[in-house]
Amino acid sequence: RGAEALTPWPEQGARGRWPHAGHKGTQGDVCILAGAMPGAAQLAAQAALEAGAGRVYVQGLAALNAVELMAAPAELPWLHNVFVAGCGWSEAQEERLANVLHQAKQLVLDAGALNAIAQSSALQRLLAARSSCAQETVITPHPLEAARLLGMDTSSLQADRLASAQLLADRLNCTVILKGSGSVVASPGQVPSLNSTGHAALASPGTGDVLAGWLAGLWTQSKKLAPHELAVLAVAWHGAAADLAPLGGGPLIASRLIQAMSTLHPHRACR
Ligand code: NPW
Ligand code: AMP
Ligand code: MG
Repeated sequence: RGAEALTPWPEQGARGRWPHAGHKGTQGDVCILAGAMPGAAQLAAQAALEAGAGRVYVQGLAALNAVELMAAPAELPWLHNVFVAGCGWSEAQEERLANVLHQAKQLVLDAGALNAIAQSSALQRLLAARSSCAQETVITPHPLEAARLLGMDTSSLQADRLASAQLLADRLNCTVILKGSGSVVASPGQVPSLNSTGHAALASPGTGDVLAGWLAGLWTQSKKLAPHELAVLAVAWHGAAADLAPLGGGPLIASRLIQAMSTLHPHRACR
């Protein structure tokens, strides 16, 4: 579907995005902040690895499910990581989230973090103020999470998805991926974009957590791209992986979606 045309590394040509003397320190790092449901953070972390992040740290899990992952250090390295907050957060974590909104330079917010923001005008103000401190944010709500953030019901929100996503982006002053059939990417001052990849078998548990980690993994390697372009790319590739994944009539299990992502990368095609 042409997602490869959206590569954020065009200047590096046919051999992919790794500079000749590159190493894991030049690829960029991701830090996933886990909550009460470990599976969501693990899916996000594995997707970030698959996207090609140099190092993927996880904070808050007793055990890591992949040998490539690392427990985050006690002092989080705020400057050099893209952070992901909210996947698998089912408990209120207002203080933790306020700290993340203050500290993280580049931040993906999903699920439980969005529900906490929906309930707190103080957190909404913190989020909206981030861009004036050169801090960038992409939020990834599904329709119910977006409706909670806008204080409206899901069917009114779904009736005009482009307008709803734009309203949310303008209100919270950040890039929004409004997920669902035809995901919409909206940012303040930009023309919203409608994604055409993917299909309804993506409606399975954890595919949204995969998107959050995948987006962070791409973002950390491609600091030149604005969050809006990055979000368009990440959503297109997430859907393209679904289009490539073997289905056999069943659902698209989230871990199989991550496996399908491994077939997408330009560097793999060039080896
Ligand atoms: P309904 O039923 O239509 O009223 P919730 P969650 C709606 C974690 N996970 N179009 C729909 O509402 C997440 O990270 C952990 C229209 C649906 O019932 C979160 O932290 C996993 N409506 C936490 O669980 C794997 C749509 O939203 C409701 C829609 C809760 O997240 C699973 C669900 O929203 C999960 O990711 C659409 N496209 N999509 C793990 N392995 O650890 C959703 N809705 O109640 O906020 O719950 O999304 O499951
Ligand atoms: P979440 O609800 O957070 O688990 O995210 C679900 C993921 O699946 C998002 O990336 C959605 O855009 C995608 N998705 C869900 N339903 C559909 C659908 N009917 N068509 C295409 N993508 C979908
Ligand atoms: Mg979700």
